[in-house]
Amino acid sequence: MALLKILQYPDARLHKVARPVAQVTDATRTLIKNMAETMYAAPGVGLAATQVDVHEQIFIADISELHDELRVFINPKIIASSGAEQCEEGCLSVPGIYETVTRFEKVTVQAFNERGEPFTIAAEGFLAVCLQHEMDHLQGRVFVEHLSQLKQTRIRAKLKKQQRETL
Ligand code: GNR
Ligand code: NI
Repeated sequence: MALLKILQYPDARLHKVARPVAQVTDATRTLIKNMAETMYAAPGVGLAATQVDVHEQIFIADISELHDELRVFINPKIIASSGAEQCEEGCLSVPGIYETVTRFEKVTVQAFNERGEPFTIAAEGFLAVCLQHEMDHLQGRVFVEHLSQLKQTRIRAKLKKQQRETL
């Protein structure tokens, strides 16, 4: 097991588009284990491979209180969506920033699990928000890109300053 380094915004690698996983292997499962350890340690409710500089379509999520409901998504696709809701979001790659983003209220996602088996999940509420946030990462999109240019500029400046001070 290992803790992985989480890329911090602004970092060009957060904007890479992830490629599909051709085959789920032991290497995929090792990556997922390390991602889970990293996510729980952070702590966070989700983590996309993009955030640990692996540009494959893999993310994990666990919104349970007891951290015992890990969900793994490989090659995820939104096959249905409806409604709209606002949610205050944060991101492990954008520490200390919390902003309201508009998302679909409900999404149905099709993906493969860590055994390479297909599954479909219909999500709403906070889980639906998390799934959309993670799928954005796989497309190279960070949640701040849903905000105004002015806010993005301010957030970039603030994080660069934070990063200088913690070097
Ligand atoms: O830990 C996280 N919390 C969170 C809160 C509101 C909306 C989305 C999230 S995901 C985030 C972890 C993360 O950065 N995943 O990519
Ligand atoms: Ni994030």
